[in-house]
Amino acid sequence: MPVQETLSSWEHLLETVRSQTTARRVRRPGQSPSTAPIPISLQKLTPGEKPSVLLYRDTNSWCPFCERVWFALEEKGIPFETEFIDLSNKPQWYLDLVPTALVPAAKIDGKLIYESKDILLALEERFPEAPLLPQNPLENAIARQWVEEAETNGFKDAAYNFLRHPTTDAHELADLQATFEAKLDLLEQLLENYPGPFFVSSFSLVDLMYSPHLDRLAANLPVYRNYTIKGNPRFPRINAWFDALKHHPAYHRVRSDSTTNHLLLRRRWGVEPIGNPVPLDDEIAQTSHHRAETAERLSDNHDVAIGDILKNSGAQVLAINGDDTPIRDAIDWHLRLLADYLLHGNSTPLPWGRIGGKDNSDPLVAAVGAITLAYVRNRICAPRDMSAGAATAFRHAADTVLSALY
Ligand SMILES: N[C@@H](CCC(=O)N[C@@H](CS)C(=O)NCC(=O)O)C(=O)O
Repeated sequence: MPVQETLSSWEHLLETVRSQTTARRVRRPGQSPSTAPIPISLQKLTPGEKPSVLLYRDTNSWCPFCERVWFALEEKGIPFETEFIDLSNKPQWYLDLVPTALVPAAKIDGKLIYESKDILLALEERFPEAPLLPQNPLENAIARQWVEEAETNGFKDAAYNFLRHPTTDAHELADLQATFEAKLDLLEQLLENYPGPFFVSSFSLVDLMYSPHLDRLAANLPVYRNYTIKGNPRFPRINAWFDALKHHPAYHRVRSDSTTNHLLLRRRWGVEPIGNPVPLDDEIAQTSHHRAETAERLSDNHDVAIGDILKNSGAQVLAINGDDTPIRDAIDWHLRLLADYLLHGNSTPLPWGRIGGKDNSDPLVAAVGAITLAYVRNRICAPRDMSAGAATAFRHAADTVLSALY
């Protein structure tokens, strides 16, 4: 199929998109994950200076406890390095280093700390600037108590029992829901104590303790339990709290998108959805900086993406006599079309049904294209590969290109 010439090269796409966005990540050739985010504060270091914080976190960026610490580091603007730990095959040196063998752990000035809550408190101690605990002594003591209680008040257990407990028994589910709602009521009451949308009078560690969990629950409960937190009139303060979080740029850097949360629950925890995925947020998907970020990611990391699609999507079975060159080319072409569409939006005329369908001159290209777009749409994982906003833009664009072509 001679369509290859009609699309820009990867080099050209990358150059164009990089003039439109400052979003970048570090490449990690041959490693997992294949790229890593660059902390917002890294430019505070002088050339050659090592950050005083090293964060050990999970390779997939799924862990809500790691997210707490990452959120704090970004919110406080602390430069840090990350070491990724593969939780399905933890290295011996990590087992030797960290008594719990869990992530997150951190080294602060070389001193090991583990347990997310203890890391948060240690960061506060070492980096008192941009504080995440109130200055007022009484309020400070209350905030510290609520940080402790976030671990001991049974909220997490009630929440994940309701979300993940393997039952279809209506009475059991109703009980689990009632227990969870009682815990949400408690949070609702806590949020009443201070003016403003957060637990205490300013954004604090208490918010960080809850946000990764509440985010996952708000995304997944509608799909897995037909239960909504967002928009639920019983929880006006929790809803105002979600709205206020959106004003924190660090939150957008560290959070997952809803689709990542949905897929993770199904694939990692084996929970069966009872509803369909929540539709992608059109406004987020059309935001130009999200589109540019995801086009940059795709253009910069296309070699790894193509290798992954070839290996894991099933497309390789279409290779004729073991030659996968035409498949690789077809994947490459469809990804460039996707990047071009992300970059130029509707001014990129999509080939509208000309690739797929009965009249198609090369059914192999059509089949590989359909597989490619469907596969990458759900392969992207936020924030492992890109921010949540960029992931939403990516999935939306893949849907659009796929439905135009086939
Ligand atoms: N209480 C711990 C919980 C950490 C935790 O459960 N981490 C999980 C990932 S989300 C983990 O390391 N799992 C690996 C394992 O269980 O072996 C904290 O707050 O840091």
